[in-house]
Amino acid sequence: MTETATATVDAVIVGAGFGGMYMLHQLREQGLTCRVFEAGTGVGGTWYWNRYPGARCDVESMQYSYSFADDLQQEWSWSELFAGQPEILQYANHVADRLDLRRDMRFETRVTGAKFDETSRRWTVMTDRGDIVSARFCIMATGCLSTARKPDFPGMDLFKGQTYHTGHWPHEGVDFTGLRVGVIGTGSSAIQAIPVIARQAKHLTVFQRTPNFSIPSRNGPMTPDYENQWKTTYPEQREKARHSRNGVLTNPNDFSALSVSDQERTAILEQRWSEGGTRFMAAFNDLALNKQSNDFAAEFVRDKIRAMVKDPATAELLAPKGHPIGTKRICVDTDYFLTYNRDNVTLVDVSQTPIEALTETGLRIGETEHEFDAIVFATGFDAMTGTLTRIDIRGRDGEALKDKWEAGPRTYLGLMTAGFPNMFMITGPGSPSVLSNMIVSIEQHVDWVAGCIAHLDARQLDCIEADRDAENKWVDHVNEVAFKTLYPSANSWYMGANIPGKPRVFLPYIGGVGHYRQTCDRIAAEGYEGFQLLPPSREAVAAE
Ligand code: NA7
Repeated sequence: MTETATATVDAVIVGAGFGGMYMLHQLREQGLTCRVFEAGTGVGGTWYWNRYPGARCDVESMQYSYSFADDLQQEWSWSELFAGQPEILQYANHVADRLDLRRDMRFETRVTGAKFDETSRRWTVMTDRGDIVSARFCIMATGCLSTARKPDFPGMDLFKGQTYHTGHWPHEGVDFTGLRVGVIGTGSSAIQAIPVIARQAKHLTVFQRTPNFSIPSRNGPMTPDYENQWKTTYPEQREKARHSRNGVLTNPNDFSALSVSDQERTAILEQRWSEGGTRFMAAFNDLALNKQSNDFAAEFVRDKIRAMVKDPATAELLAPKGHPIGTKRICVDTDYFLTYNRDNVTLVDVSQTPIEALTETGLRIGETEHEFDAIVFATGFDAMTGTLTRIDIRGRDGEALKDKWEAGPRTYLGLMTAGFPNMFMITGPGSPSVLSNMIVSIEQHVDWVAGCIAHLDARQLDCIEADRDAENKWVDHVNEVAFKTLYPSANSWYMGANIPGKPRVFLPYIGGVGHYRQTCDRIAAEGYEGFQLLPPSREAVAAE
């Protein structure tokens, strides 16, 4: 270690989103001293940064909250079936207050580097404010969608109007009243923002490269009956979610779309469509596996789009045809497709002729200039790995994480990566993460990490590290399972396809939340199979 530590703690936690908050709480309960670093001015992570108009969770409110403390889940009331961003952020702040989390958090502080010292077996964590903290454990709760990405169009700084990215929305909000607005992108964020911006703007032009499937949310106010139904059965429901396919209770049908008559299939899809939300994808058990089954569901949604959008040419542009439904993150919306029936909304297809450059007054596509007062980039994130590889993380022999992951992330269980002892990732690549209810997956990871640290401490062990062999097998398994599904056939951010030059590997683990939990639990119960657990080194003992 060359730097002199300005503080010494048991664990540094990077990020004060739902992962970092619960990790802090758990480790404190176990008597560890912790320091959380957070780039934002407050807690909430994803829900702190993504304040764009219409931002909303696509998991039902009653299922999108911590389950680790019954008083916490009983005392909080959601106002809508699907909570909007401001309410989720309020909830995060409520939890931070209740558990007195902020006293161990340092806000407006970005972690720039973390180095493992092989002699002391400690991490030195550095920040952009000059902190140098020595910690036994370094826990990356950095989020899966936390590095926003803007395309690097020529002329980005020429445009004289305002530009925004959905993932970095101004805290004071933006009033688009009377403005000519351009939105670039038609992913989840755009699909939520477009209907709201359209109601304000003088004119909205949407630039679409790839259309997306979206299901109406059927959002509405929470009713006391519905809330009580959940709250009185929370213990069973939460347990069921933990062992489910994706951490969300969707009432899945366990039969193939091919096993029923045409009429029955349509009736089931119709029923799911009218219920709304992502449970549409649970209409049959093979929509992610069988192209023929998937085609039925995809065509059903395309027909819905054709029925909703009045102009047939616009409807056809909005109807996704290039990827199976669900293989790019399925979107959940409120009035998205209907928005294209408004007189002040225009859809521009940029799939064949891309946006060429930003200009002083707007943007250019071929010979056509589009003039705007404001441009919104709804262009997504360097998902799952971008935030980690931008931190200068160095493990054994000074190996940089970004070099180790040059051809794609390599992890064991998405929890650790070989060569980086005592560094854990919360919902890292190779874990169910973005294919699941994030809070269910966060709780599972945090509980596993806390259990692992307790195990080490109870046996006076110093260090845990993933074996390369175990890691190789896990990476192979993650790929093997992914390639049994239709997912890799889409150019999605799950595959790293949205970032030029990013290796094409399937980033999350698609084996299912319940199955994954069992695997993690079994590995822990069998003495952390595939990990090396080390007693304190002679040097570390001598240094004490
Ligand atoms: P996404 O889902 O990555 O969407 C980004 C959108 O931006 C997508 O439609 C892209 O088209 C489009 N895009 C990106 N670059 C360009 C350029 N150069 N020209 C035109 N269009 C472009 O990000 P979101 O923020 O919407 O959602 C991320 C997740 O957050 C979401 O899945 C939820 O889990 C919450 P493309 O599809 O690449 O052709």
